[in-house]
Amino acid sequence: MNDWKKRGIIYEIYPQSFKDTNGDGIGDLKGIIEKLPYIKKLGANIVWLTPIYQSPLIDNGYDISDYTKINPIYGTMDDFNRLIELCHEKEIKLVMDLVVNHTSDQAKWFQESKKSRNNKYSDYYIWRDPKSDGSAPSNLGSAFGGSAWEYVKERGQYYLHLFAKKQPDLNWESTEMRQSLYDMMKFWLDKGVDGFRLDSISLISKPNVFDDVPIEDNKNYGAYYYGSSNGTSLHEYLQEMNREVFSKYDVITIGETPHTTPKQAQKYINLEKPELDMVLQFEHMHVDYGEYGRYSDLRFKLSDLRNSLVKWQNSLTWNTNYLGNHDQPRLVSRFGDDDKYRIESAKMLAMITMLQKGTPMIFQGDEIGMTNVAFESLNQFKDIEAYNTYEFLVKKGLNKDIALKIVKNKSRDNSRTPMQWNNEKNAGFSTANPWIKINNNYDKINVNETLRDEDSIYSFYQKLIKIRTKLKVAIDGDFNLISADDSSVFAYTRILKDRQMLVIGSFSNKKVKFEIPNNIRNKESKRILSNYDDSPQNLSDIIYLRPYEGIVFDNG
Ligand code: TEU
Ligand code: CA
Repeated sequence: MNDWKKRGIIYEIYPQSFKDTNGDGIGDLKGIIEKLPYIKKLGANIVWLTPIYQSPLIDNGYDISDYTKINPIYGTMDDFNRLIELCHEKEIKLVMDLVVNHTSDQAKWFQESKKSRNNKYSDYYIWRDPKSDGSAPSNLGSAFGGSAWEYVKERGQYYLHLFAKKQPDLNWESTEMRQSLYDMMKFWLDKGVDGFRLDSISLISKPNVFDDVPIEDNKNYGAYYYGSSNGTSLHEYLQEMNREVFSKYDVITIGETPHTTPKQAQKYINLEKPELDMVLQFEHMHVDYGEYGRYSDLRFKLSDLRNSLVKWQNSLTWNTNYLGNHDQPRLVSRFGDDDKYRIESAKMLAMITMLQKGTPMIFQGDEIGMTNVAFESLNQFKDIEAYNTYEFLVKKGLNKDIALKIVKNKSRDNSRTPMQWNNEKNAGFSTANPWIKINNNYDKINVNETLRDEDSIYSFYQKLIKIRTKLKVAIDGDFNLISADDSSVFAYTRILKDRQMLVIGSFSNKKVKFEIPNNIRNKESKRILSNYDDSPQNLSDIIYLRPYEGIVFDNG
């Protein structure tokens, strides 16, 4: 992988919640332009924009209706061109989020496809005949609840949608369809876009025959990814995409790969048969799943989180590292303590994540320690998944208050509330009422406040990013877990020849004793970073770690 990719620190922007400049309550491209210096100052060097294409926004843009147009709520193509130019001036790469597993039902391709069985676009989507009794071809369910099949009268057939009804899945078996996608990708790359985050890419190759599949997570339908995740022709398609598109440009490609094992993941990044640069895996996001899958009222165990992360560190030569994004609750609320130890735990979690081997991803707002939101009622939610899940839990017999509490804990909206820039009206996000409610804690947690404080979470991120982009051992060093059985501490080394970086993070809210294993008691090691200013400067045999204390030692 190229040097710039290896040094990449990805900053994910959720445009509608980043910064509004024209007073309509929705973040826009000009807002991103305005805040580029903020991102530069943080040290991130790759920006990943979640989808900004033309879209009816039933899934906040992951339902694209025109691949080559910018959604006017975000601005114009001129704004976008300007954004690319300014990013490049600042040596920031710009990565677009591209959804090619499905489109919006409003896309021209689908509008045509549903008309008849023999027009140019008929095969662009996945159509199947009903069963003899007229019912859906199989029991497959959608990720957002309900059946994955929807009937269309004009064709007398069902189409497949692994996500919402209004997100029909594309048919990758069609050569013309694939070619149309490649042309579209080149359109953006020719503009100077530096790569793509490919949404749900593990799901694009569908089974030929749809049989009934096992039901998971106490749902009413078969698991949506069954037969589709890592399907038979997936790697053939990705190798073709690489040949036809990516190999012709200097770009970074990140595949979002739900329901993929480490072994399956290796294929995507196999240099002998090039496909993508890295994957974005989910296993560690499942450590607090329970009876109702993700929407379960559970807290994770450190051993589960660590086992999963370590498994991936050891299986792949390179990985993306993250604890949160626009599909997940806020990381400090979920894995740390968003109350008494918010600052300490946010820093420790960033440290543990960013110094692993691979490309770190920061989701907007995590660098100032934004927390889950305290919505009081269902109608404050915006995410289609939150509504579907609430309805499903109540139908299952859960008490309404409990259902709401569960949705609150895990809702994707937790991370989608507007960026908190200052303590003025609407947190400095917009002069108008924002499209989604702002977190009440913006008076204390905001960028202005942060930039005044030398010890802020933000400044800790800056220091981490410096380490991660400048120290060779942080980029290329091997990853080695230590003290695998410790119930409160996650610790590992990164080793490059005789250079050793030791990373120690406590997940406990109490004081804990941590013994440094013999083989890594390197006497030259000095502290290079900590979230407590009086942590030990030198590596001793035993360290007493305070709540969420995190320390990095380095012998260089
Ligand atoms: O997510 C794909 C995905 O599988 C999940 O993270 C998904 O949000 C989760 O399973 C739902 O419980 C991607 C996008 O990141 C997400 O925002 C989109 O909604 C989804 O694809 C559909 O395009
Ligand atoms: Ca706006």
